Amino acid sequence: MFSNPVKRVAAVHDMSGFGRVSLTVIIPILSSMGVQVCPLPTAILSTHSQYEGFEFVDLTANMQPIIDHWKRLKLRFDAIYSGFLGSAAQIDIVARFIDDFRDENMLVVVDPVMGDNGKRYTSISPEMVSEMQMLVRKADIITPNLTEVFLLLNEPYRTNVSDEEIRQYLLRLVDMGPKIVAITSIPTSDNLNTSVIAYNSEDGRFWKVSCSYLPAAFPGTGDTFASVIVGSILQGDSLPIALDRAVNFASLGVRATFGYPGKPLEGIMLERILPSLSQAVQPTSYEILNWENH
Ligand code: PXL
Repeated sequence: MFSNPVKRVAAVHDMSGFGRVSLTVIIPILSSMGVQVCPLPTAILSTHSQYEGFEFVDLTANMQPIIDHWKRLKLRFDAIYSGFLGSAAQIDIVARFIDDFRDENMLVVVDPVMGDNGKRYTSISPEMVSEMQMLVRKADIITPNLTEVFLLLNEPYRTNVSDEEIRQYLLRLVDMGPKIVAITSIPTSDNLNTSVIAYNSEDGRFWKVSCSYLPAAFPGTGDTFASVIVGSILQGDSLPIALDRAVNFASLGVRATFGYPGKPLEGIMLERILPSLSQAVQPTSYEILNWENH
């Protein structure tokens, strides 16, 4: 089978008209990295769900017919990348989509978008959390934030987690099925830095990338991070380089936006920083952690 001359990703996410999250972030990032994005939209929203009174059109009933058309066209994807999902039924559809299209060279990235800062997003029900625990089994890579780690593990949210606890969470999450787990937004005890710590079960290595923390939460930063991971791995980068590029790009976005007075709900000013993605590997700061893998 010939591979696609331009790498192709099926991106299963919502389209939120205002507030830079999901497809409005993922498409420009992956396009800038030379990857073709084929959106499988899960819902259309007026804004993301953190604005009060958002309008919402659920596309659950349209998803399988779209997938069936893609099947008739015999499309092949280099990756399936899912994020925010609107209902438990959608999670099932994504699971079947992965099973139907999977071949040995296809990458599956599941960003288990369910909440932030210890809270589930308003549209995420407990039933959806159980379904997400099923979906992550099918992934090669998952990118939960700390809130999502605790939801996936059925444990109450905490922030003061030790390195040893992070190591245990990574091992438990890998036991659920994914080969690689990257936990984002891990605060350091002094709150000056925030880290991503990842484990690759295929070679037993743990990696850490840190950046300085600014006291602001911009929706869509997780989508930004995961999209750069997808683009970077598809370009052939190693895991630590992909993590490094993703952390540094998301951090650049936060810093480009942070100095403006207050509308963090609008997300990071991606338009200002997209050109930096056309550079491949830049100076890196990743660390390998000398942790036991059992
Ligand atoms: O990934 C963040 C995200 C995506 N989609 C919708 C959201 C959010 C976060 O608030 O509300 C609809």
